[in-house]
Amino acid sequence: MDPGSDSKDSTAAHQNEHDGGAGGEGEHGYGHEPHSFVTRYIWSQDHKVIAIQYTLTALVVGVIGIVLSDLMRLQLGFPGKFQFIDPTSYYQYITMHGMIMVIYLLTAIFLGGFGNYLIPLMVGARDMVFPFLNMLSYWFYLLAVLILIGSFFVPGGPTGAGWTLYPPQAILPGTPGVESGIVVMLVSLLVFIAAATMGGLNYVTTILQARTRGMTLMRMPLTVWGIFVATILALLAFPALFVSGVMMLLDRVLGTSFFMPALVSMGQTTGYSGGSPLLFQHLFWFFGHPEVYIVALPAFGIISDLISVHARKAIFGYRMMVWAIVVIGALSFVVWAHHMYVSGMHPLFGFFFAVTTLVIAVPTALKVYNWTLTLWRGDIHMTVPMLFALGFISTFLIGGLTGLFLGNVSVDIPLSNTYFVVAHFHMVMGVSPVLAVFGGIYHWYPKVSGRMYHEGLARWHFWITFLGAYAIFFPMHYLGLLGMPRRYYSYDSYAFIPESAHQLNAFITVAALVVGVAQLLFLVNLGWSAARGRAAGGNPWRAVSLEWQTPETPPTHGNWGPQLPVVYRGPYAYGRTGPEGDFLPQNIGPDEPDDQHARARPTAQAPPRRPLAPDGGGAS
Ligand code: HEM
Ligand SMILES: [Cu+2]
Repeated sequence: MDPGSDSKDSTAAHQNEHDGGAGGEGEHGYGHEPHSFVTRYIWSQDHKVIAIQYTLTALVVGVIGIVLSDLMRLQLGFPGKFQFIDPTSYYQYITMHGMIMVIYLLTAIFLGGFGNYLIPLMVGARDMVFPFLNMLSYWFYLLAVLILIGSFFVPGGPTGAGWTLYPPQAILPGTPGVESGIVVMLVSLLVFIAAATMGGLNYVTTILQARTRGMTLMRMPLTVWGIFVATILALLAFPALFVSGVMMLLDRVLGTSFFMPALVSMGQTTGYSGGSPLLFQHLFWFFGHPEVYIVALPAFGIISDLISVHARKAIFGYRMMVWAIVVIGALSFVVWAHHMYVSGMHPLFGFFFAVTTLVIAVPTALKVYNWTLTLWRGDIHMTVPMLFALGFISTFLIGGLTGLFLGNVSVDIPLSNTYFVVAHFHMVMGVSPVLAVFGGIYHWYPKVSGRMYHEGLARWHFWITFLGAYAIFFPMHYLGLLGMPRRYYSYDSYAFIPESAHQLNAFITVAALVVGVAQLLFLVNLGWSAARGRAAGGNPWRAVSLEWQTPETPPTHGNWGPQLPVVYRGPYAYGRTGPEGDFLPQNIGPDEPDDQHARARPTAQAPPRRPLAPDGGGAS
């Protein structure tokens, strides 16, 4: 297959070349599938199959992340009751949980899963422009995951350095996993970054080069915009983690001193001298903060699309929403040191980072307003994707508000490293993106599988997860204000922690166990409905954007049949009364859909339509 030949075409100006069979197997037409099971489902170069591979792998990894969090919660809620959770394993769980959730679940599922599935379908391409690289990206990701999980089986177990991996502690004796766990973790991260880079170059190039005719940048759904900008952030931010990973590996394995100062460890003078631990913190957070937005921007995009479709209204302020994504993405590179307020930085430096941090609140708040205004007087359908979208707005708002607290140096210093921080970041970058992932999966499930999910299971899943997340994380704000420090194995012997805090911790643990188990509802639903769900039809949500207009559902190899779709309007043409009801798909022309001259013809014979936002929500 060689859709790679498409890569030179810009916005499908050479449509006929596309039509000739690119995306299919060599000189065969598209529609001719890869021949064997192996090339079709294992070594597949089809973006849809790769997306499913990425998603399923990420979900499996996510289950491990949840199990680890529940193990930690068992210890925190019922200290000492579970003997096998000793301090060493607690630190290993915390590290693996944090890393798994942020990188191997969320980053992978948004870019590798949603990005892969949706970009070509939403911009009207037959596939990614570099399908072979795309396939390699998945296999590198899987390799990174296997290496990561392998660290449970090496001598000494996984690293317990915390997901931030700060040196010198990360590579000095006394930290769990210092024998080999830390090395395995760093190697896994390097492989992951290679995978993310191969995927990322593909997503960016496909969006810039393979859009179909009429699909201008300002007609792309916000999901594509979110993933697009997030991918650019990833391509710029991951190198900082890559170099710091390599440098730390050298420090650990060859005894260099990039990050290691001269120090005495366990009574022994180490061979290190002259390195800077703070340099690592800068590099880590130069990656780490944009990472938050690598996860958040795709979530923003997905939520915008879910709200628009299920409230049957054009997204309010499409252009503003696009620019907010771009501005947030750019600003996310100049706020990193707000994670280092307690590192002893110069006050002016702290002031600078506090200001930039608070400035990000402006475009972010604008997005929340625009979602609200989109919902305002909309024809709101309380479908499962809509429930998750509303859940997202609520948890994101709470997490964003506590972020405003923590952005201020003087407020952050006493709260730093308390459960207030744990509550804040779980709300804003744990719970919120996960709700967006669930909402997105339910929303696109009918397209991916051709079948509808089980409504009852999905609703139970939503309510338990949403209310459960509040039960888990809301009380943590209070625990943080009490002064309960984060990353402690046990709080038994601290006089300042009242008895009520222990009861609260037990309550949180029960909620965490319930939420953990409830995810089975989701997994069972995915599996059961793929076999037994009722047939969904091609466009069950009566949605405008291109992925719902494929000639077949699930879309077959090459996505579009003989003709690529031609785009006539933005992705949010809802509320219009016309032949299609209250929506007008992007590819239905004013006249004949695939007639090049359609735009020039008078449209007198078209039935009268109630005007809506110019050009269907998107700009032309
Ligand atoms: C059921 C859901 C979850 C539960 C019950 C949970 C629980 C926990 C617990 C108990 C800790 C350790 C806190 C401490 O002792 O300081 C923790 C840390 C952490 N969690 Fe979660 N978590 C959940 C979901 C998530 C998700 C979805 C993310 C994705 C971003 C995430 C990211 C993190 C990170 C980054 C840390 C910090 C690790 C460290 O301090 O090195 N968690 N979580
Ligand atoms: Cu940050």
